[in-house]
Amino acid sequence: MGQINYTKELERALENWYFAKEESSIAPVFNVLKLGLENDMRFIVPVHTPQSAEDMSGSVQEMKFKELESSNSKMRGKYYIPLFTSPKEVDKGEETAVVNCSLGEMIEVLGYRSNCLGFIINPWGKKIVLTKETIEAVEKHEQRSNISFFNGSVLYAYATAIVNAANETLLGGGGVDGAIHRAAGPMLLEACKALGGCETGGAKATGAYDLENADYIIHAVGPKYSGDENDVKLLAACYMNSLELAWKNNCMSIAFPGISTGVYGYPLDEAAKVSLAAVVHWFDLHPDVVMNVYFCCFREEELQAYKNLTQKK
Ligand code: AR6
Repeated sequence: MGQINYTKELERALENWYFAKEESSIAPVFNVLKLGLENDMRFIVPVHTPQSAEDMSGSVQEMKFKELESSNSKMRGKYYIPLFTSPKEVDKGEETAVVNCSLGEMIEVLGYRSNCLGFIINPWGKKIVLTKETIEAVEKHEQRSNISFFNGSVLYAYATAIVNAANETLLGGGGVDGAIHRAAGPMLLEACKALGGCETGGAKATGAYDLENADYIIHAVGPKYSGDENDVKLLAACYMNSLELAWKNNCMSIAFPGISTGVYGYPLDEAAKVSLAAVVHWFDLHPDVVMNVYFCCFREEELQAYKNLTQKK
């Protein structure tokens, strides 16, 4: 079992945050930053601020959460320090010598640099500005598990684990199962063959192979909808078992498709109710775990089913 890679998790949370545009909550990003601060999250820092990053100080107002930014960032002599989550992010811009620093150390630096307004994380990619006010908000943020609704294929979501809606053979199939196998490549099938199948309601994990958005694929087998009350137990078990497996593998984020709601015919409204209740129940059973959960709604109707539930009084 590896450690949580907080900088990688931050990249993932930012990818999903940008993908979801205005509708998205900042909570998954703040969860990662808060835990990262407590666990020596490290960034790559250029030794000299590149000119193009300095020039960005004037354009930060155009960024996503306007209220997070300082309104006078163009003031003379004021600047932001660029931070990068990975060498790949550094390579997107001009060449520069870099050092590796913990976020905690960088915040200390902020304390005695009065002209520094804060940090721009990944200025050439999916960036976020951390002003002094934002950092205070992160420090005050109470990290806890969180559910976000993602309007798109689970294959577009960035998470430590993405969940596959598989069948008992675990040897691939149609729907999202076929799409995941195509994206992850032939090594996935080889890994699945070694698992020896899985009972309905269960879940088993493999690596993600060519699928770069994730480290793990969790193969969950949903019930074929029959109308029997056992369907509820089996569908709930898929969600609970997937979360358990993700947690045991040190995942901080997990992306679910609507298990059983395609070929297996589970009505969307009922499946939304069961999946939401199961995940919330798992959160209640693990109050000290912080898991960023994404419900990936491939079809508009799937998102609507969740909205009908969460917007009801
Ligand atoms: N990309 C992303 N999401 C998809 C895709 C896709 N190409 N196709 C469907 N979904 P389903 P199930 C979404 O049918 O009902 C397979 O053959 C879909 O909108 O893939 O659990 C397996 O091998 C829904 O939200 O899975 C099994 O035999 C979710 O994925 C059987 O189907 C699940 O729909 C499992 O049936």
